[in-house]
Amino acid sequence: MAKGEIVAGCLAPHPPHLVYAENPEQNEPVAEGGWEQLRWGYERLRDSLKDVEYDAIVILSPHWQTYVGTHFLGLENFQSLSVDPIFPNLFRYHYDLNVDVELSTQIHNKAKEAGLPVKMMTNPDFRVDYGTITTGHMFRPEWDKPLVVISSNRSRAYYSVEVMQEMMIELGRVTREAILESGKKVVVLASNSLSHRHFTTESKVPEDMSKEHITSHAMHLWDMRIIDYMKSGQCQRIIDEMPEFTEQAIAETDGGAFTWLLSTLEVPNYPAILHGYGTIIGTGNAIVEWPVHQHKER
Ligand code: 2X7
Ligand code: FE2
Repeated sequence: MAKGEIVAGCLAPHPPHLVYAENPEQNEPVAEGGWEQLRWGYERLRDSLKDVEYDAIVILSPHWQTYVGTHFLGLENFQSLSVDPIFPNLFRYHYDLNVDVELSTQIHNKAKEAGLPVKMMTNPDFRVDYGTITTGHMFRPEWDKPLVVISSNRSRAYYSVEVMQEMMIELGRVTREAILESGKKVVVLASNSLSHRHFTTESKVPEDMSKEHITSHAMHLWDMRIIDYMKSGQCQRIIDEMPEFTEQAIAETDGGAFTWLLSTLEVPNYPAILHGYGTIIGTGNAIVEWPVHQHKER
């Protein structure tokens, strides 16, 4: 069997506002557009990967929060209505999502062998989180590739950013190993915002872009610093500064997705492609691609 491959890794944030503004048929609320900078960024990401072949998409979402171990979707299909608990006015999405259970189980088993607490989610009534659905939709609205969906163990909540990073670096390492052994071509996605300080009130028209900006200069400076490291191929510095970034920018990196992603890519030292940056209800969001297929995969 040919060796599997990670063909690309992406930072692919999930504010439900993006799906709302796109007006897909699966989402009930109707918008007059909005957040175009980021939606154009997703367009550029999709375009950049349109000629790259792959079999499956692996997503880690901070909104599937499992405080005991890391969980994996473990049934072939999940269908239901997903409603954002904070923005039910923007996101009521009817999803129908296929899972690559074989690959999911392979990553689960590798993680178990490495001593990480893990579990397959096999409850057919389980409601998939909106982070997974938004990233899944914005990355590939056709929903024609099977997903592997990995939960966020939230080890930062019980321990610290340092413990979270150790666990996510290990989970990233075994994710990569399982993919290489699977013989499949895969895209890996970290579904998270950067700085994550929200406004506490919503404007009357949520898509009124005259109200949209970063919550503070400090958050902007942190986002630009991390983006600069991604663009200049200095991902080890991101790992090194993750504790300060996560704490000072209240960053959504607390869920571990970004550290896991960098680990699956063996902490890239080549430049990432920034497809877009923008704020959503004050939070900072970057759409970034590491075009692994253009570099040598082992
Ligand atoms: O989940 C989110 C997020 N990460 C950022 C902004 C707004 C809403 O939801
Ligand atoms: Fe979020």
